[in-house]
Amino acid sequence: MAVPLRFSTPAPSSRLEEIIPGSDRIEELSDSSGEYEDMGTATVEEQAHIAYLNSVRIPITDSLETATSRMDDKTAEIILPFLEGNPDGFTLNTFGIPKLQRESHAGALEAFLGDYPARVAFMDASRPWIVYWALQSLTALGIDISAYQKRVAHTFSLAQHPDGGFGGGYGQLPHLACTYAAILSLAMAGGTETYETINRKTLWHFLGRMKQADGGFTMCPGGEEDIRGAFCAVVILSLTNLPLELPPDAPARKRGLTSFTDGLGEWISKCQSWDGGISAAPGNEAHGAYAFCGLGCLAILGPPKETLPKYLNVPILINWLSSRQCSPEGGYNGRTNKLVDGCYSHWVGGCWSIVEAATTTGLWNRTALARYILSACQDEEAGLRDKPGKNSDAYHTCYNLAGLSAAQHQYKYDENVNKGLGTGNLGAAYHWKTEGVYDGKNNVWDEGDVVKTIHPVFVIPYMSVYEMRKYFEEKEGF
Ligand code: FPP
Ligand code: K
Ligand code: ZN
Repeated sequence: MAVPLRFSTPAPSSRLEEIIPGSDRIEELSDSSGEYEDMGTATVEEQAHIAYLNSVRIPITDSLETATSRMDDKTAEIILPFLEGNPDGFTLNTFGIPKLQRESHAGALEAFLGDYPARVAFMDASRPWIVYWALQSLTALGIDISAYQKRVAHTFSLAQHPDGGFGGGYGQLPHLACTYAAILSLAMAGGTETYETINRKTLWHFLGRMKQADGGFTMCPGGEEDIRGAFCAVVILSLTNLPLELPPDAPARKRGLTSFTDGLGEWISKCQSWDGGISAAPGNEAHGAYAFCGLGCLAILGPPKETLPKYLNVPILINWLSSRQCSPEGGYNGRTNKLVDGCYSHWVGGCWSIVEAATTTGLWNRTALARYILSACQDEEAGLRDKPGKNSDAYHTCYNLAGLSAAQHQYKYDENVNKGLGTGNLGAAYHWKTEGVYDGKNNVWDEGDVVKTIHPVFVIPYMSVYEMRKYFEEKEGF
């Protein structure tokens, strides 16, 4: 397949010097082929610095200066010292890169699952998300979360709405995002009693009310219709193995639809923008978070090799996704001309497993992403963040760790995996496997910095995915 490529014009060296202080020494430090064999007496940190400069080569810039380009350059200036040195004094791995600070992150995550002061009451409706982000992050760090099982089941049994679906907490209206975070949290908590707290019958009716005549889903009754809805709905339908037929009371039935998947691929298709990215709804600006939702939805609708080329222009999507990896930072931004941010390590970095399952591998720079996460996104106290200067939080901790997992592990789609599971509705995503830890050029992580594997579509551990689906495949009726 012909993939349009993006060429970088070498910036004049004076311009380069502005962006990467010390870049006038690039040639001194490395030969033009990008090899750096002759490191002489360079320290581990200097070697890492040289390797990094080799890997990013020349930042992609043009001569037009705007407020946006100045902000972008300023951001690089703030971040480079973290990539080239160790301003927070972390313990370093054998590549001279900060180790994954497991203990401090675990401490922050436990705190996120604790009590909150009154001043954060405004976050009450986001409670399901906080639970999901924290539990998922703990599992990524390899921490056993079984101690939370009963609390999770209790929390979400209260947040379940009598008419179906989950809200932020007791008495709150149901919402697809809350329901998505609730189902993923319940899957991670695991166990029959936990699964049985889900009222699948009312959930089916709730999802039926979200389905729209044009194929998409609204986030809540009368709410916005966007690609989050499409993704959340199929994640929920698939994990809880609900019937694909729309319930009799679903309003979309009056418009001739009979199935949850009617018009869905076509609706996703309309979300691909002129520049190849994927937006929240047809006609909007493409954004990485929505790209992941769109690809995740297609990876649940069928094998990526079939659904991606059927509903998307894959070459221009690859071009757009590639353009999100920032130089010289190595992390991703969420949209054109915006800034690198650790959460896009997952929203964009996580797209690659799905895209590579439909095309070919080796499309992105895994080690540059891992370097950005380990060097620039670990908060000196605890947790992971957007970028240096920002506070860590549960959301950025979750999606930095998920992005690190995407960089480190090779997730492969293989229809021969788990043949007995996912044979029914929306079963495609049960056939993923892990093909070992990536071992490429300019590696930046030691064994101790490798996070656990994460299911590339459901973004929870593989076992949580399989066990929940298996339970509901074996269950008769609702
Ligand atoms: C822009 O924020 C961000 C968005 C418009 C999308 C946010 C959506 C998600 C993070 C995830 C949705 C996924 C699910 C599964 C519900 P910004 O303008 O502050 O950031 P930017 O400058 O990086 O674009
Ligand atoms: K940049
Ligand atoms: Zn962010």
